[in-house]
Amino acid sequence: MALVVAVVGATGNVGREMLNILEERKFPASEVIAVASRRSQGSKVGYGEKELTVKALDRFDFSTVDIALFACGGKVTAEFAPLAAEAGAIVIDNSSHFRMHPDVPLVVPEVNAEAVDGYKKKNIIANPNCSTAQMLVALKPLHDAAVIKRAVVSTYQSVSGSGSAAMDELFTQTRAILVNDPVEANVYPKQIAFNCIPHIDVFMEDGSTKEEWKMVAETHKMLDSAIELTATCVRVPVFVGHSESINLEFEKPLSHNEAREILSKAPGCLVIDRRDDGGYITPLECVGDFNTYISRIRDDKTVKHGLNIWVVSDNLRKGAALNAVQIAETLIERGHITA
Ligand code: 2RA
Repeated sequence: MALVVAVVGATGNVGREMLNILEERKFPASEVIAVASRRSQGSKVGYGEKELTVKALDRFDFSTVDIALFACGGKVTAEFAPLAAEAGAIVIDNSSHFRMHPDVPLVVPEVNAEAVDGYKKKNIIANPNCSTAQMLVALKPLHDAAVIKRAVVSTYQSVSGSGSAAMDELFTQTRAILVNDPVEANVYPKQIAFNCIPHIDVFMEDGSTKEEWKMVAETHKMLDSAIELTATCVRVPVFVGHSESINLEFEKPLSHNEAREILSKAPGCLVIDRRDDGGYITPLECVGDFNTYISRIRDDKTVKHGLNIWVVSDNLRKGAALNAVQIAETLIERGHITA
């Protein structure tokens, strides 16, 4: 039986990428349904060569759906994802709402594919935060080889992580500055054009941001709670593609050559690492790609078993839409659903 798949939030950045990736990967769907808010009802979204007519979420019957990929904000997800799950659809949710729920598996297939087996408790599986997903694709093989004791991560996150309005803001603000239009350039609370903003999501009690907390908490849930991880998450004037500078300290020796060898064979990873001009990946080059790229692999001699790496990935793909589709593929691979 081929599968009926609903993409909920189909008109947003991530929803549109989910539709693209379902088609690119030839996911075995007999029908793909685009669902969004009432105001988008009747509009069209692309699905390969086809166009889908958007259906209204508040009127949608999930009982006919096998898999519902949710790409909505937390509030909408909190209301509708449980309804979809109770109606029989397996929900794969990209919001942060269920990620830390004890009965909801949080999954990056290259890291903890077996965790999908626990989906039956709530019929919901959570996608991790985009910056966590790409990081763990790179860290998992290194952790298996030499046990990560401590990780220090600095992220350089593109504006698409906070939605299409933020992309428009970067474009219009940059243009306003270049054409010397102070009125347009100054309408935004914080200038992102030609700037970096060390603040993503809300501030926590301890002075970190919730984005930084997510990277720690989600790493502990998916990989190993013993890893001491600290993160600084920064918004940068890039449209798509998150970059991360990661410093690692291992329990066991691991040279940069051994690390490069391991990463070059690891699932989802593509190593581009030459010590010359252009011998590394930049966010512009990862857009539209499935890979998590790793560059600048080098020893950190300041500690006993240290390593530095540079990790780049399309945050709308591996960071969200691709990972969600891969979770659906994993459900098939592990025999939970039959295509
Ligand atoms: C961001 N990771 O980049 C957050 C949510 N996608 O804004």
